[in-house]
Amino acid sequence: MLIKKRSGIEIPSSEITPESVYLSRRQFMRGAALSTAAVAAGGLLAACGAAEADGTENIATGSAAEESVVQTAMPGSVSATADELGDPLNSFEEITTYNNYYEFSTNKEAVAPLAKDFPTAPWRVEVGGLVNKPKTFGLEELLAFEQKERIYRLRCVEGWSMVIPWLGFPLAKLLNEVEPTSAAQFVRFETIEDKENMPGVNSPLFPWPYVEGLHLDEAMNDLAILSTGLYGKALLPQNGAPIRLVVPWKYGFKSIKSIVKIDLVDTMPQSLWMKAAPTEYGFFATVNPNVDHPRWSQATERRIGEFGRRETLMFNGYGEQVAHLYDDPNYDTTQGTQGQIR
Ligand SMILES: Nc1nc2c(c(=O)[nH]1)N[C@H]1C(S)=C(S)[C@@H](COP(=O)(O)O)O[C@H]1N2
Ligand SMILES: [Mo]
Repeated sequence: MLIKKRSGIEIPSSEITPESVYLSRRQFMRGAALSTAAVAAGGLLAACGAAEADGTENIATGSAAEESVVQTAMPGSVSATADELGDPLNSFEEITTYNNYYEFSTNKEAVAPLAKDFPTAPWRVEVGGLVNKPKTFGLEELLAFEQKERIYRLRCVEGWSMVIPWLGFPLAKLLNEVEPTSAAQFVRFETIEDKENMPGVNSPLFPWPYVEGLHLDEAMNDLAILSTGLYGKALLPQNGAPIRLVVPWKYGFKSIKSIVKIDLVDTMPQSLWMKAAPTEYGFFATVNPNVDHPRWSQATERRIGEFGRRETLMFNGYGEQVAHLYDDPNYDTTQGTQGQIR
């Protein structure tokens, strides 16, 4: 994992466009750059589609050391060309044209063109439930959290992966601001359901809106971030603009896009994928090469841009930071995607 502090990310309030003013995608991008940087087939859903057919540590790896790696970079650029395992970043082109975003299309290449004009401003994220201080955050308030670069591997449950330089901030920072009560045990996230601008949500095959969840302990882990950008630029709609979750030690479907609602709850949320295909996509869904998906192996993956396949790493290579979360003997890691608290 890389955590790098970037300069120029703090946005002076004078630069912030009032939320009430509608901005076109292009205007928003310019503003951001200036200021910050299944198909049902015989009952089987092709979840996130179907399966597709070590390096030197070049960067500090301890968390204290990571926090102290401070570099500056101009918006639009990145501060490193590889992740902490030495794996090169995927290109901006790859990251923004090969996407899973079923609200637009189940065809990865069709998502970007369909999402091109998706309105992402104004935007609000309503945070509530079991909290002392419920709050609705406007985009400018979300961008006011210090945005840092995090270079993470993203491993899709379908068996492909990428290395992506996100910009964002720890989810814990937002959660601490609303003060979860002692009754809160899980966090439930919801994506916007915009029937007018998202052709896919008219599909009756999925129980919209897209919902995901984390256990509160997972949500408070420093690796879990809310991302507002990548490659030093504001997120494009196909990647979940204006704000999405990134949970790098779990299969990609947990990293829910274009969030409008976050609730602290006391029972395990039912995600869209748990409802759509309960035998295939469990709640925890930690990356585990030893546990096959019911329809394909999870032992290897295809890194986009590479030939051949590489081995999938336990917890997607983030075990040092997150394995302790699952020490609880009640957590059954042998279940992989289906991993669950018994
Ligand atoms: N709302 C929403 N979030 C979503 C999805 C989706 O279809 N809808 N797809 C998920 C899946 S399966 C993956 S692999 C990642 C892909 O993120 P990327 O397109 O930014 O690489 O987004 C996840 N988040
Ligand atoms: Mo995925």
